Amino acid sequence: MITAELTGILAQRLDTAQTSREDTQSLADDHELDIDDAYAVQAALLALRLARGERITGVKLGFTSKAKMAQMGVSDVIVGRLTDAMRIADGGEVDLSRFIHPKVEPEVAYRICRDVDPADPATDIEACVDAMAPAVEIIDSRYRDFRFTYTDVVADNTSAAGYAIGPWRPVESAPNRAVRLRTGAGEAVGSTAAILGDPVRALHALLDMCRRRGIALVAGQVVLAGAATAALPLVAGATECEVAGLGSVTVKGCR
Ligand code: OOG
Ligand code: MG
Repeated sequence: MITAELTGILAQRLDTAQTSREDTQSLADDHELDIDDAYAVQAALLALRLARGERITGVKLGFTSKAKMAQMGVSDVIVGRLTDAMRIADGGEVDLSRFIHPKVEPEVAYRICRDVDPADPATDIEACVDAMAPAVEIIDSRYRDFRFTYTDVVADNTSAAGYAIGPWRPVESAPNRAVRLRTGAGEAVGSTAAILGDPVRALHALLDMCRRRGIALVAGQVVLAGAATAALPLVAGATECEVAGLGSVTVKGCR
């Protein structure tokens, strides 16, 4: 276990990398962090954002699909936090100079309609969501060349950097919806079934993570279930994610 002092130093290092858009080397190069240490650094990093006036708007899961696990070499589900500073309106512009080396992922979002106390063993997580939507997540690892270990990426708030959510619809069970991500530089196609077999399973994985990490969910927050395909570079111009039966969401990259 690392000390509270080192936890704060590492959080500051990642925060500076994000705010200055200058990458940093893997924490694992000179520190031995276990997964609890990594979540402690993530919490300290979030505290720095909240101290600047940001508000928590939701949570995100990572590595819920084999495509992402294979792309990044990490095979454990991870959880990170979203804040209002990361939110982009559907159709909105996103300034690419905010990021180091941004990538974009096609996702499905759920909306929390009831507070979730992670300590309550009776929680029915599916009853705590009332809507779903197509979403894009912008990830921007603060590590050099987007290369990291499992503990690195957890400490770095799971590369969270931005997100946009399309129109909300009532939750409808349909595990296998076609997904298409189109950017100015390429396209990725897949299915929501890539997300743990059915994105609704991401909610159960989330509840498990919330219990283990003491994360509370609040009505109105959003959940990103994890990418359905490998990520693509985020480039200038329109990026659109379309999910069959749910519609689409667009962001416009600008320089
Ligand atoms: C970590 C974040 C992964 C997802 O949807 O699987 C993630 C990364 O690849 O940088 O957000
Ligand atoms: Mg993601």
